[in-house]
Amino acid sequence: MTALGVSSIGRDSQLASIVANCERGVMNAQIDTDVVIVGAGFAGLYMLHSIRGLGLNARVIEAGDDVGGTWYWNRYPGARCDVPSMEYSFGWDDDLQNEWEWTERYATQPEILSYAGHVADRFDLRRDITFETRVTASAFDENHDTWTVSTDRGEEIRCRFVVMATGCLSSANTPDIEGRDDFAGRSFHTGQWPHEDVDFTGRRVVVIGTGSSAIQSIPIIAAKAGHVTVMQRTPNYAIPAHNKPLDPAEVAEIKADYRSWRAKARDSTSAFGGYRPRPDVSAKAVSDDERLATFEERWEYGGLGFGGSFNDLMLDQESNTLAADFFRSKVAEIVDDPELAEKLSPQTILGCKRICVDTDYFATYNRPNVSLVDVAETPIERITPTGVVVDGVEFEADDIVFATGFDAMTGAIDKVDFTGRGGLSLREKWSAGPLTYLGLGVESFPNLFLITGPGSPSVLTNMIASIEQHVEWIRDVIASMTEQGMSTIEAEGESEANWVEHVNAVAGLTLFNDCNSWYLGANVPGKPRVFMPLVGFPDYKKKCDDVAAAGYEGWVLA
Ligand code: NA7
Repeated sequence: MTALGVSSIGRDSQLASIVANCERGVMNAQIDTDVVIVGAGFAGLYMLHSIRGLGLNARVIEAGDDVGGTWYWNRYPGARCDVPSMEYSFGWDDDLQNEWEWTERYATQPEILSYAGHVADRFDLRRDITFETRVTASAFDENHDTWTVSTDRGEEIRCRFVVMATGCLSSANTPDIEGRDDFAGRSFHTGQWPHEDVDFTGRRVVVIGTGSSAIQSIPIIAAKAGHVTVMQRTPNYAIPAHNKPLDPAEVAEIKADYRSWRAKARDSTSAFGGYRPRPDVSAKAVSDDERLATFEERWEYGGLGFGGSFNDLMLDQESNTLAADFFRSKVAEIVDDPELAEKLSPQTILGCKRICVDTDYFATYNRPNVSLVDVAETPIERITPTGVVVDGVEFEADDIVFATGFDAMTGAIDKVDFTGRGGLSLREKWSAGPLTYLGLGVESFPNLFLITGPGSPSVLTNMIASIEQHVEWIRDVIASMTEQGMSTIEAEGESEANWVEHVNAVAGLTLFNDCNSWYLGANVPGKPRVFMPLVGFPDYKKKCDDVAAAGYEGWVLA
């Protein structure tokens, strides 16, 4: 546990603060629970366990009817994590990590969901989770330094702290295409997939989108469907997963020293893959043969590590082009029809959107029952009861799959009507883009914490690593405040402004601003274009640790 710096808050001032709080009635305020946690995905589960560990109470409010978050909602065919399963799992409990057996290199959605259920059962978490309930609003009471959280079931819960554990990709984005509701067939969003199996046998399916969800699901849908028409706005980079059953000997080796294996991962930019560090050399600094051999080796190994073939792919346009050219040559090798291969080849910066990890995606276009429609130049015109119209041509469909992504990073937070000090609305405050300090807190919204919020590395990392780091930081500050009788913590305006500038400045050193990604909010019409995550996990973690060690520098504690 990190103690508050004695230098910043001496004994006398602590006492004075406690007395002042008592006088204002803070200590006497009736609360229903110490902490309300919104969301029962991995962040919510670990946060609840951690709060309990402090001897405090917490209540989790979850919209679904079970735990799992992202893995509860995204049940589309082929859904899998793009981070290897040995890493995409909690590392804070030795027994948990040693006893759980993953079966494949990349875990499927059902396997990850059952892991989440196992964590909930093992730590007896369900008894503090209220399912099938949404938080609709949350208002800060300045007289008592408490939050009043409202739910769609009409309940009002008064608490000291609110922790948003709502995930970064949880607010589905379904484009507002004319006639969408008139479609007479079945329609699905990959992020809100039905719980029961969906049978596509013999059906005409239109898939809208070519992001990760489409890339994972199209090969599986195409294997059964009568015909699949893919509507592509922007082609994407997808590296083969080369998924396979885990080798028991390899697993035993990792588990023999799981902690230091994970620690190595935490020292890498994306907080995973630390066992295969990227070479500290520019793609331009090696011979053509060496470069080709490196790309080949990374392609054969598979997965997101391709983006770490050299140290400057996201920093230098020319180096990036070398990697992108290699990628395009692979698409040309796989796809039989050269014209189609060309259409499927991205011309954008490799890695500017999160690289996808696929199984047979490009090869699926060699099937006679799969066709591609370019909707970049001529966007989807409308949806009719019987199909989707592009450029005056109707593509008839029995089913439409919207693989159209999410209102990322801010979508789920924006759905809650937050009111902070002086009646300030969070939506209003964020109208030109999210403002946070460290991605953890917001000025004028005391005692509100965001797990993997905008301004933190979050989606650029192994999410589980980022979740653990945030939960532990929040746990420690709540512990210190409780010990010392502090009632509020709030980001300072200046530190928030400087942090937002820092996040932008770091992104400005990279090529991340060069395409229309959901990192920038560019996929949602009208969303301000701001690069939301921070590049670089190790420096960020060090910053958070330093801030805590310096008595929570940049925060106001009262
Ligand atoms: P993504 O990656 O946001 O992909 C959504 C796709 O849907 C993408 O190809 C979009 O094209 C496309 N899209 C969105 N709106 C439209 C409209 N109106 N017309 C045509 N096409 C559209 O979401 P995913 O669910 O696939 O993946 C999200 C993350 O989950 C992924 O990065 C992994 O980390 C896991 P665009 O590229 O915007 O031109």
